[in-house]
Formats: sequence, structure tokens, C-alpha cells
Amino acid sequence: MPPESHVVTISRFLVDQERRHPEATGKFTSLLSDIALAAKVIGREVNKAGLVDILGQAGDENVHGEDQQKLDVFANQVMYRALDHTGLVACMASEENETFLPIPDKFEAGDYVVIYDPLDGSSNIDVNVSIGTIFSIHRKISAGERGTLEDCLQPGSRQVAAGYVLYGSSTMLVYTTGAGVHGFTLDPSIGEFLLSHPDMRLPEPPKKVYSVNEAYYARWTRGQQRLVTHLKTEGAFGSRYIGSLVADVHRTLLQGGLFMYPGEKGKPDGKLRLMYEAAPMAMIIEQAGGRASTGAVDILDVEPESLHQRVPMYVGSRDFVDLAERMLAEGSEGWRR
Ligand code: P6P
Repeated sequence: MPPESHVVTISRFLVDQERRHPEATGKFTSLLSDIALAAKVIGREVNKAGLVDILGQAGDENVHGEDQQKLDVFANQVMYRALDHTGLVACMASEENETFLPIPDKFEAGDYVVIYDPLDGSSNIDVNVSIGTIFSIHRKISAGERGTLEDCLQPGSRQVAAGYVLYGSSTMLVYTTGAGVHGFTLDPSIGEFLLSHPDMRLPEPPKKVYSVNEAYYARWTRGQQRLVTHLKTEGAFGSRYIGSLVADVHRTLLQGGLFMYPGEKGKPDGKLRLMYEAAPMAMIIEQAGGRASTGAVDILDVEPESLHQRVPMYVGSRDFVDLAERMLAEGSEGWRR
């Protein structure tokens, strides 16, 4: 180990960060530690997913003889149960649940609201493509003691924290509280997330890579078609598209570039969800020096109208997002709300 490096666990890092805020109560530190625990439990099952067939599970049973749950259902339960009893959370919301999730009456409610996609891209599990958990944290704003839907429908600009867990060649947890973006890599031999990427920033100059599913070209607006054609011709951009949001955004965070999930004719809002995909990723990318736009306005400024509303995403290096907005505007068919 080089002399200047230190082994810093996420718990140690959180406590050190807390010390910089005299008003901190330690509750937020506990909340992020609980999310990190959930990530370890989910990662353990995700990494075993490929073994189910090899181990010849009978019917729908897993290695423990339990009913084999779909991994995203399992991840959803792990996230909720990691937080519901802590007294830190007023309510939650999940991609997997139609309505917001109150805290059981038997538990004390707290000040935070956690909104999450427990396992984004789970359709990629069968082909062993990296998938992820995405979380967004707000403060409760409603008057009552326990959280309500109102507490969940806050704009991304009011997030107190955002992060994701990437279950890939290694399991990484990346988060921001508005003071930079920090990445931790799980050392499975000791079960600890270790600080591996302090103060992550999109690189300058950025890698000229665009990331979009070009199969939808015919459904795009003229502005979107012109943008991608420009990038791959005069722009001389390369192309990378994994089809797993956390993996595509993580690569963009590390290398720079432009990730796009555009709207299309008849579906101007695209596919990705504002509350637990676009907004948390937008906070992370902007905290790392990039930009996050709907193609017309900053994602963090979008006022939510419903829990599962969709929004187009153009996130990555500032100049590339600026270019996208300009070309979409020229097409005058950019996203409008
Ligand atoms: P498409 C995965 O299913 C997901 O929800 C995101 O993780 C990913 O960015 C997107 O959908 C991929 O969608 O239409 O390109 O397959």
C-alpha cells in the first residue's frame, strides 16, 4: 500500500464529514450507514444470481430452501426493512410500489424521506450486465409527525443527498450530500465499503462519447435525430450504451461524455423516472461538475406532479449537455412541460 494512502471505511468517512457540520446530529450518518448495509445485502444476492441454475434449484426455491423471489422484489424489501425501524425516516417511496410507503405505526418516524429504485436494470441480470440501486433523500416538509405523499413530491433541487450502488465487476457505492461526490468500493473479504474515489469530478477535457439507444432513431424528434447525427459525424464522438442506467451514468461520471434517454413522438417524457432515477443522478452529476437537463430545463428544477412521472435525460459533461439543448431547441421539439 503506498505510504500516502489510508484505509477509510464509509462509516469513518461519514463521521469525519459529520464533524465538519457542528449542527449535525449523527442521524444522517446513521441513515447512510443503513443504506450501505442494505447495499451489501442486495449485492450478496445479486452476485449469486448466476448460480441459481448451476445449483439446480427445485422450482422456485433458492439455495436456502426459501421461495425464490424476483431479485427486484427482494431488493425492495431489503431497502424498506433496513430503514423502516430506524426512527430516521418519515416515509419512503419505491419504483416497485405504486403509492408512497408510510412507516409502520409501531416504529417512530424521523425527519428524512428516502425514495429509491431498489434494483434498476434488473432485466440485465440474466446476461450478467451491471445493475444498480438508486436513492434520493429529502427532508420531511409536511406538518404532521409522519410522512405523506407531499414529502415525496419535492424537486430534485431540494434533495439533501443522492447516490447509487453499482453491482458490477466490483460493488461500488457513490453518493453526494452537496459537498462533492465520493465513491466507495466494497471489499467483500472484510464486508466494508472503502473510500476508493474521493471527490469524483467529470474529467476535463471529457471523453467524446455519446450514450443513447439508437434503435429508437425513427421515433425521435428531428432535433434529436440531428443532434445524434452531428455527434457521430462532425462531432467525431464514440458511442457506448450499456442499457443499464447506473452503469451508463457511472461511466459518464468517470470518463465524461453525454448520456441521453430522450423523449419520442407520442412519449415526450421518455422512459426514465424523475423521482428515483433522473433527480438523484442529476444531483450527482452536477455535484461532480457536469450538467443534467431534460433537454430544455435543468432536471433538478422540475416540479414533480406524481411519484412515477417520467422525464427525458441529458446528463454528462457541461459543454455536451449545452450542445444538446441548443440543437434540440433548433429542432423546436425539445421536451416541454
Ligand atoms: P432501453 C433498464 O431497463 C432501464 O430502466 C435503465 O436502467 C436503462 O437506462 C434503460 O431502462 C434502458 O432502456 O429502452 O434502452 O432498453
